[in-house]
Amino acid sequence: MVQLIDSDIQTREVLDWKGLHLLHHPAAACSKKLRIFLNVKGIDWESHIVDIKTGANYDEWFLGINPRGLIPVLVDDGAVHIESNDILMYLENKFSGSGPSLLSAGGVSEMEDLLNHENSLHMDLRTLVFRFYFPGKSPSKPEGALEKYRDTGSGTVGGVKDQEKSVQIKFWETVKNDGIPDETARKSALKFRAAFDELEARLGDNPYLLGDELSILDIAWFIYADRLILAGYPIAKLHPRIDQWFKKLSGRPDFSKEVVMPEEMMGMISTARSEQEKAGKTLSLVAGF
Ligand SMILES: N[C@@H](CCC(=O)N[C@@H](CS)C(=O)NCC(=O)O)C(=O)O
Repeated sequence: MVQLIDSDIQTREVLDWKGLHLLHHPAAACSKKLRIFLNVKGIDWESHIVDIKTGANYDEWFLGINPRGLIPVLVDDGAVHIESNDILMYLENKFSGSGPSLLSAGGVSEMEDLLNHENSLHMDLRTLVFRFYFPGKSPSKPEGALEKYRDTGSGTVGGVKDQEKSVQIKFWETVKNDGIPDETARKSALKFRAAFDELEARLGDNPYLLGDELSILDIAWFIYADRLILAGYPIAKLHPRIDQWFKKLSGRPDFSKEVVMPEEMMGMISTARSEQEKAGKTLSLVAGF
């Protein structure tokens, strides 16, 4: 559980916020995860949009809340929580009596291990999304943004100097210098192939990843699958059971309302896909699937 301590937080006003506040963005993957969870559980919350598209996550105000400069963030009666999977676990424990239980019957520690694995693939997801889903758009940060990011905020999580910022900065610098080469994209795609193979085996004939009941793990992987499918990952061809699982969850309004895409965006994705096909550079072709 990543709950910040007092000295991590420089934007002191949030310490006085009452109730449940989510700092998020409508289009961001990890934010969608949390909103699906809140829909399923029927929990009321207050919305604060952080516009990552204009770099609001690098503003002093936001870095004073999350020293990592990432969304989502949950503020619950002045307590600040970061990291989407940790927030999900925190909320499930706090609201165990609301809506269905989303913990696994198989045990919390197994689910936590699986969530950690999902989280470890976040940069690979970002790699594939930037390369295949937002093609043509430069994913790099504007001039000076990374320096500002490096120097703003407490830089600590739990009172200890945090390494995550360096990981983020390295990602953006590498992308700026080298773009996202085929080999990098291929390696990320192969990691997802292995992860989905494992999930496919785990799913077996069960309706959900951890058995008969929906759990936090389904919500977390649903969002990754949604993103990857839009980037052109051939889920139906490689993982037919996962494809059925995904389609079933997509049929639920509490899930689908968070992943619905504006028509204009779908048009842009389909134009990009045709261009990738013409160039022989779709995700499938680059990955060798
Ligand atoms: N491990 C983090 C990842 C959070 C993350 O990378 N959030 C992205 C949006 S999905 C973000 O804030 N990106 C802003 C940026 O990199 O500038 C979590 O699960 O909360």
